[in-house]
Formats: sequence, C-alpha cells, structure tokens
Amino acid sequence: MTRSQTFVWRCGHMFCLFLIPIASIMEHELINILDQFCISGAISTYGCGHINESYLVNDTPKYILQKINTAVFKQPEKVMENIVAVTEHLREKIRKVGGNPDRETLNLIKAKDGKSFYKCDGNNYYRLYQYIEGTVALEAANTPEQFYYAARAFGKFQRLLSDFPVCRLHETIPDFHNTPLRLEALLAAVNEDRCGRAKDVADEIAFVYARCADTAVVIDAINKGRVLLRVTHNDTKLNNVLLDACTMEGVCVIDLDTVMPGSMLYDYGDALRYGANTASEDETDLSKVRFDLTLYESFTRGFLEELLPDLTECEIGLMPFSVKLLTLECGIRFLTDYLNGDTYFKIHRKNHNLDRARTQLRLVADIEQKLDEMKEITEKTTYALMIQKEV
Ligand code: ADP
Ligand code: GN1
Ligand code: MG
Repeated sequence: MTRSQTFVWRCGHMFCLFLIPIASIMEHELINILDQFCISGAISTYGCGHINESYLVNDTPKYILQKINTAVFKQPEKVMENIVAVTEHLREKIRKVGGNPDRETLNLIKAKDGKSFYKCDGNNYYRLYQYIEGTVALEAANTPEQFYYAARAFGKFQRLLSDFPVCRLHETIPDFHNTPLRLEALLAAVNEDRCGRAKDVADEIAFVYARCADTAVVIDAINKGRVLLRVTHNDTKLNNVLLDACTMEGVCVIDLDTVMPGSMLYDYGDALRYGANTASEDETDLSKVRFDLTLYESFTRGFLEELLPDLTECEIGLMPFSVKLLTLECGIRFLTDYLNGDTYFKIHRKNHNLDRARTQLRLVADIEQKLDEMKEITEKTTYALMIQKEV
C-alpha cells in the first residue's frame, strides 16, 4: 500500500497531478475494506467528483474503490440495488449484440458476504468496481469529435435501458431535477441566511428570480405527458463516461448513483451545461465562460443518432431550452449550498461554490443569447437524420 494520495486539479482545461500523504488512519481503514473484498494493492485517491470518494487500487488487475456519500445518498442500499439491476440489464443487452460486457458496463465485485457493497462502522458504505483499462475520463473535450462520442455513449445508455421498467428503480435522491423545488430550497436558504452570506449575492439571487417561470417548463411537460419518464442517468458530466484511450469512442457510462426515472432532457441538458462551457465549472474569470455552438452541434448529433426515433416532438422541441434549464438549476444548487455553508458539494477553496454558481449563471446568460441558433442547429440535425433514416 503506498502512502500517497493523488490530487487532480483542473485549472482551465489543463490538469495537474499532486501526490500528498494519505492519513495513516485512513490508510488502515482502506486496507481493511479491501480485505472484505479479498483484494489488496497500492491505493490512491482518484477522480474529480463532488460527492463520493473514489480510490484507484493498483493491483493486477486494477480496481476502483468508492465510499458512498451517505449524507447525499440517504439510502445507499437502494442505490446499490439500482446499480445491480441496471448493470445486469446492460450486460445482457451488450452480450446479445456480441459486445464485451466487462468493458461496456460497470462490473461490481462482490464482498466476502456476497453483497454488492461492504458496510462498516455504522453508516459507511464501500463498493468495488473492476477498473476498465485503456480508457480515459475527460474533464473537457479537446475536440468536437470527443464530445460527439460522449453523446453517443450517453444516448446509447438510455437506448439500452429503454425497455427497463422505470417503476423498478428507486428514487435515490427524490426530486433531483425538480427545478421549482430547487428554487424553493434557494429561497429558504436566502431567508435563513445561516452564514450571513445573502448580502454578497444579491445580483445572483435577482438573476435567478427573474427566471422563475423557466423552472417549471419541463416538469409541467412531464405532468402533461408530453415529455416521457424514462430511465435516465441524471448526472451526465463528461467525466462520467469512459472513452477509448486510442480511438476516443465511448466505452462505458459510469457514476450510476443517480440512475432514476427522469427525462431525456435532463441527461441532454446537463451534459451540454458541463461539456460545452468554454471554461471550467469553477472558473473565476467570467469573461472566459461561453457556450460553444460547435460542441452543441456535435453532442446534439451524437445523442439524436442514438435516440431520435423514440423521442416525442415536445422532447425534441425542448432540447435547446433544457440546456438553459439544467445550467440554471445547477447554478441554483451551487448558490444554495454556498448560502447553507457548503454542506453538499465538496469544496477545495473559499467561495468555491459561489464561483461555481457564478460560472453557471454567466453561462445561462450566454445560452440565452444563442437559443435561436441552438434551435436552428437542432432542427437541421433532426431533419438530416430523418432523411438519412428514410433513404
Ligand atoms: P464520483 O462520484 O467521484 O464522480 P465516479 O464513479 O464518477 O465517482 O468515478 C470517479 C472517476 O474514477 C471517474 O471520473 C473515472 O475517471 C474513474 N473511474 C470510475 N470508475 C471507473 C472504472 N470502472 N474504470 C476506470 N475508471 C473509473
Ligand atoms: C455532482 O458527483 P459528480 O461530481 O459527478 C452532482 C451533480 C452536479 C455536479 C456538478 C449526486 O456530480 O448533480 O451536476 O456535481 N451529483 C449529485 O458538477 O448531486
Ligand atoms: Mg463522476
């Protein structure tokens, strides 16, 4: 076991790796956890997620060990039930078309007691995945082609799960993409103002309130049956898909904690919120934050190539708007967490959640300027794909 911890720090679209010691008490705990899965090996922290703790286990073969954040996922056993059910379904589908299920879906390693997780010290839950070799998880797309491949992978994920019964899934975080409720939570945080921070964010709060009416659009369309409830991923950040390290084609969609009943618009909108931003999610120089229409076109094409025949007219019509909505929602969530004292998202510096919120809101403003162009791109892409299918 090495006494090291790898920190991946994203500045702009560059990456820096740092090694700092893992506290020995933590190291000891992790050795014991691995033993529960009959595994040992050098271990280092891994990835850039805001919620769980991920570790790379450098054995032969390699593994990814994860500690589930039980403050966020209050019923971790339900999360694991969802992941087992969804990955089993995917395995079967992948096998049927001659694919490689060990590479194209996550593979959980069972603990000694036969469970898909190991529970220790009251409320600490760990799980272990096979590490998928020869892949990369990108923090930012370097080319439109990479983003196109990510879109194909997220679209295919939904397509392969289109016959999975939505009602079998637990809602691991209730109302996760219920934007009106996210707005209510922001209001409550402003009123409570438990850290005395509301006075510093008056402009941001006003920006959000001016867009109140937007928050209900997708939920209303779901309630009216114009947008369907499907099995969706709900957290489609670019680093939640593994791409082939050589060809950059999509290999495996990961981070399945939030797979729940949802709208395809959540997956589409959230992926573009993150991936078509010309700056990083926590950029402090807001002049760098723009929405990239070339990346928008690539992602839209890839996603529609996988899903188009199944989508309703209303779903397609709302695609451009969903990018604005999911960006606004994420801005609301970061701002709420800032006001509440940074209790939900991991932070790595003072005002980190405020910086993240400001980036999202700046992106919303830029998306608003580009909505007409986005609609045109979506219409053209849809039309071209329909013609192609008819030929
Ligand atoms: P988080 O909740 O921290 O975002 P993820 O499940 O997304 O956790 O994993 C964090 C990172 O670990 C990913 O971005 C990816 O780089 C890597 N990773 C996760 N699972 C695997 C796997 N099975 N094989 C290879 N890399 C993985
Ligand atoms: C969190 O875990 P991670 O980093 O993939 C969050 C997403 C946010 C995202 C913002 C369970 O995702 O909803 O969009 O941060 N996940 C959860 O970067 O809340
Ligand atoms: Mg992740």
